[in-house]
Amino acid sequence: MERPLKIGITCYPSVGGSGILASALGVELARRGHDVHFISYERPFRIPADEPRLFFHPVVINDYGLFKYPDYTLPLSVKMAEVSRDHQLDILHVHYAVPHATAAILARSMLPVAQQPRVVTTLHGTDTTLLGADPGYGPAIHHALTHSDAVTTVSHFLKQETQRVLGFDGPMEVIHNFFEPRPPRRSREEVRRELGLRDEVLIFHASNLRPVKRIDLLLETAARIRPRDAFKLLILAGGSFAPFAADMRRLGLEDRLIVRENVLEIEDYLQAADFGLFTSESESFCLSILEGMCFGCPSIAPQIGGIPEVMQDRVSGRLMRFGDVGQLVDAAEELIQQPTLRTTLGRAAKARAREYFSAEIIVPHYEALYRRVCA
Ligand code: GMT
Repeated sequence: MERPLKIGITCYPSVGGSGILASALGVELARRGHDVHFISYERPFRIPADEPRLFFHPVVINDYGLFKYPDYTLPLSVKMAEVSRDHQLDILHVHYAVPHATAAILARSMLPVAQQPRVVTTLHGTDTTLLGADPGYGPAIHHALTHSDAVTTVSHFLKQETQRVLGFDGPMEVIHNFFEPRPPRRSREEVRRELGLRDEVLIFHASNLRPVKRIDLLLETAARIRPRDAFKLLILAGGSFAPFAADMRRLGLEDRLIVRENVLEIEDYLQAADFGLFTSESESFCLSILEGMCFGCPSIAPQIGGIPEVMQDRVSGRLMRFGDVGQLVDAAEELIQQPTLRTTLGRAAKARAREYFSAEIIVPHYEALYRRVCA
């Protein structure tokens, strides 16, 4: 049997796709016998407190008055180097290039060769599609990728975008995201009672509401769905919904929308939902669609980015032309009126999630990659 590895993981610890994926990966690796050391400014919210072989090392940032902008990259790299040395890490696996990959490259170069971990960088989306195109970040991201021992992307789409946007022509492995739902803590009926539902169809949307998610299109679609009283739209917001409250009122959606911010028990709400609705203009994968699929909940989403790698139109969900609100409304009305269609798509979605995007399928790809770069 191969020896367990010592793996450092750095990610954004708050609600967000890359942090959720990195946290789940750390938990799965620890359960497979590896030592996993999370290094971040806060404990990632989805890692259990009492998991054996799983450790958290906080990065402490001092707020020096002389800096106009506080710096995180340097204290992070110092902590990465310290943890690598003290725990003899084999791998530093960083999720989201900025600033994690840059900090990892710096951390590695601070150590004597014999103590240097291998750096694995996983690109998640906006680190390439948005920041990669920014002249203030692009060259630093390119440098970090060039000096990583391995680079992975969460979809084929993102791999192509990384080649196109950053002009990066080094090797990249596509390893799709996975999701292992935790058991819901409340029943579907309890959650629907909390949400004040009678027999309305519950549509869910989960995202950080950033501009790329096109919440304007989401609200416009909801405002045009008929009959109005047949559905409610639950928005699980990673962040504040306040900037959209005026639009909600302008569109007369106060009685159709239910908003929950920074929800930790996402599974409770997913099992209570009937289908998902997404309107993003860019999405390298869309973990939220997969989260719904795990509960037999199909989604309507634009045919852009990596979304067609996650689900197939009319088989495990519905893929629409980006920005075509009329088409989105028709698809939503069809799913509201046809519970049998929802069930058929939902069953296929759940089966697809198990077959292609479970921890059992995906985590061994990361383990194999770690072994290769350590060989
Ligand atoms: O922009 C976000 O939605 C957050 C971002 C993140 O890093 O948390 O999401 C990106 O990574 C997720 C996990 O791999 C993907 O599912 C999202 O599609 C991706 N977002 C974009 O590409 C816009």
